[in-house]
Amino acid sequence: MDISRLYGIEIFDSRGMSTLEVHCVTKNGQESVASVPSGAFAGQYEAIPTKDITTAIRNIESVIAPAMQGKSFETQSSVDELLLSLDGTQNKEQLGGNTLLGVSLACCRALATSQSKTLVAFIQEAYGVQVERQPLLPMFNIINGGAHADNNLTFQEFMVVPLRAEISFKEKCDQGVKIFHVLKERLEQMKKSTNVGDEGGFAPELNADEEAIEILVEAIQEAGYTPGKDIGIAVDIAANGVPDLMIATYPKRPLDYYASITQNYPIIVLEDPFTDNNWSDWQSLTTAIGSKVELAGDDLFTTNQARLKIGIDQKAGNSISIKPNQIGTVSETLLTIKMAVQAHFSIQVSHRSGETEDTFISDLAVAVGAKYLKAGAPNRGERIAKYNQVIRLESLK
Ligand code: 2PG
Ligand code: MG
Repeated sequence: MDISRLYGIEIFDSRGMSTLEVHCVTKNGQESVASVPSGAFAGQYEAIPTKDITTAIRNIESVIAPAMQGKSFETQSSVDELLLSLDGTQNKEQLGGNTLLGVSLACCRALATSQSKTLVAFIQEAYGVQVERQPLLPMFNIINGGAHADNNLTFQEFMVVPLRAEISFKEKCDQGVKIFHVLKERLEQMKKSTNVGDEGGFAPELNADEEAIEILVEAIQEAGYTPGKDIGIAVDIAANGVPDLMIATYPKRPLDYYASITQNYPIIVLEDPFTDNNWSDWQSLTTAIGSKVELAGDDLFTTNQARLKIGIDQKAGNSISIKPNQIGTVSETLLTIKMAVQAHFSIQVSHRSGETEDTFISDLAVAVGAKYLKAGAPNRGERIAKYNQVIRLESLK
């Protein structure tokens, strides 16, 4: 792939905030485009984005484009190694994690096109591991709380996860949509708000976080499915955003609370049950319930190999949330996935709460054979775009 022009422009994300879109034009005139999402509360170990998008655009123009234009690249790692050396910092603060990711993603698409490969096939090759096909499970975040909504729920995400291995991804989406609509009717009957939060899920005022889980169980049943068998539940506590976890789980201690809710409800995944520095509670919870529940580190690991290594060594967590913008390049994302798979962690490829219509994560999830794709409710264009892309990929097979 010979790059003739590389440039960034400022576009909007789903919250109306400015974000970066990168264009990579190759010598044959092909133009590949990618854009960058962002979180509500970025974890403290995430790659640091530029303070504004103008700076990211300028960094591409003055540093990255001069180093890449007129040059030829054949692999994703050659692109990303150059980006990392131009930045030269651990946390990407020099050029910005957002800047590097935009370029890395656009170049990934450009490389695939120049080699006449699908994006999935190209990512698979860059990943370099024979992928065991397993059905990709969508995680639909249909009740929003925490930093993603203006309601009184402390926990951030209450998700339903269609589990049946024998049905297609499209059929799983049909189930998610049905439960979403049943939930809406139910909330209306309860005279609760059906306004939605950042990720398209409803954001009602409820008596407690546990009530949200109960309502999900009822909606699953009302839609005609068996909780735990057809549909599982996943909860992202997002503990870094919880003002006081002891109060949120009162009168139980957090660890006992998690043990009891995973006992009482068909919860298959708990994400970020503790803050990103609390390795000891992560470890205790993993010892206590890790054999039956997936404990996913999002802010804990930030898609970062060094952070994941600590978790593996300390047996803290058994599942990882993968978000390319937490680490900043496609190659590093793939290395983190590889490390997680080797340690038998489950892989959840995830969107951010501030998203664009870019669907790279859908191709990524399929390419690496991830267990889950977490992309919000089956509602709002930027969320639906991710699910639709997997449906498209599935229809190609
Ligand atoms: C999360 C994400 C995505 P945010 O915590 O898992 O749902 O939220 O992008 O706001 O960090
Ligand atoms: Mg999370």
